Amino acid sequence: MERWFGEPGRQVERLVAGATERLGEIATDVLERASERTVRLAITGLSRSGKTVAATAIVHDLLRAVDHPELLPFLSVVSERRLAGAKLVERADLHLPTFPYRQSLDLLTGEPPDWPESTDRINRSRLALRFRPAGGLARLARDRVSLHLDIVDYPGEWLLDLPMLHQSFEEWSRDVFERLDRPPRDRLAGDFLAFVGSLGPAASLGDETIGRGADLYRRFLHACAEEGLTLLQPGRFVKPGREISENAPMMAFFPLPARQEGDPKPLRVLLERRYDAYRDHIVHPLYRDHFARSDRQVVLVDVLKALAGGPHALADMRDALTVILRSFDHGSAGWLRRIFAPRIDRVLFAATKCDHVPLEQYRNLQQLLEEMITHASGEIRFEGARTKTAAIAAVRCTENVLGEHDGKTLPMVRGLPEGRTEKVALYPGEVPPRFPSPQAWGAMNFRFLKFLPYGLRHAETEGLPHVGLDHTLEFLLGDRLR
Ligand SMILES: Nc1nc2c(ncn2[C@@H]2O[C@H](COP(=O)(O)OP(=O)(O)OP(=O)(O)O)[C@@H](O)[C@H]2O)c(=O)[nH]1
Ligand SMILES: [Mg+2]
Repeated sequence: MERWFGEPGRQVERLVAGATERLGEIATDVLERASERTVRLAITGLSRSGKTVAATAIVHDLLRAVDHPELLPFLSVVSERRLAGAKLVERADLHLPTFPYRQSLDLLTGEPPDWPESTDRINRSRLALRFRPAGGLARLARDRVSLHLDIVDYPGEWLLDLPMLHQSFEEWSRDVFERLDRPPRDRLAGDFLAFVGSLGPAASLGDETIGRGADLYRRFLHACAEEGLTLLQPGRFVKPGREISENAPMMAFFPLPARQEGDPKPLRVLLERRYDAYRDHIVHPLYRDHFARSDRQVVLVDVLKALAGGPHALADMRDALTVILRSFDHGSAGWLRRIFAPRIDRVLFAATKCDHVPLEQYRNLQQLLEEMITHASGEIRFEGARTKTAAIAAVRCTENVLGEHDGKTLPMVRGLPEGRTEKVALYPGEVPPRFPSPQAWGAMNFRFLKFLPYGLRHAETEGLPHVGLDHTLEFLLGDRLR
């Protein structure tokens, strides 16, 4: 008997345990929301956009601002001297890795200094901020209150999977193939397209065929990444992460062109099944556990990288941001909705690493960002959420100086480029305020060097120097810290 009932019994047990755990999580979440004392900040950004550095700077500068209010002068809870304390606390989700804030800070402030590694797994942190409410009844009612700020950090490539949540294999394939027609993808996809073209009805449909197709498709994605393109799906094919075996069948599939007469139907069915498994086992949990219940969002955009990459890179980044942002729930959030159907009600779009250009160019950078995200931010505002744009540097690595360039005195940036031992002054070129015309692209000549964090020995106590982090935090958290 045990042989018959043993396994189903265990499965029921597991199901009940899973459901109880989810119910527990939901109850904790509702209680936290009802108290209005938790903000889940979704730091959204494509790979290498600056998420880890921004998360490190946000955590560290909030920790240090209690003793060094000059660090965040435009964050009102700090400038009004109401911030009484800040500390990293344990989260409820103890099974997830903790954000390696300490390691990142040690690298940034080390001798020699360095940047944190590219992230290869999800991790979270919770910062408790203790503050005095700003006047009025709240002040009389309670002396000090706490706000928990939850931050999640993850590999940027994985964000690109979110649009797949609402797509069938057919819909996803159609979108991918539409992009394959355009340069430079058409050039890079040659081998993959030749393989797909060879798949007649008599094609052998074993694992070997699928493995070959998946391998060619994966190589195509890597080639696109090398050309500076960002809209690459599935994200785990580019960065698999540690917890998923690359041998799992769901990690080997590829898109197919629209269904046609004489198609190898069984192949389509097999690929569809793998696509569904990838979406259900990887993408859905990523969204449900880390993004679905966010309150506020900062979208980090490396506009300068896209600009240096040329027109295709810029357009591709714009398209990637538009499709990603549609995956989040935006809208106004009354208290009832905040508790039971949370939505993101404030979104800050930030052009990151603005310390690569002199301060006179921040305005152009911000305007270029506005043009890039105009569609996405319009949709978000239509849903009722507030949006704002800014140019920021989470960790400022350069100073603004005047220098000679082509016989003219121009504003420049001065910092320590990677691989050098001395600081250099650099004129990076002129950031245009709008998307350049096809003719103008040819005439543009950017020179962006990768600067290292420099001279941050005292940052441990005095905080990390930044551009605009306080404005960012005021927009995202200011009202919740009143
Ligand atoms: N000058 C300057 N460079 C920055 C700044 N923030 C990030 N960078 C550069 O951008 C690189 C990527 O930053 P990360 O924070 O690791 O980017 P990420 O979005 O976490 O990247 P993934 O983990 O790969 O998704 C860093 O290694 C730095 O070279 C900044 O504020 N100023
Ligand atoms: Mg990272």
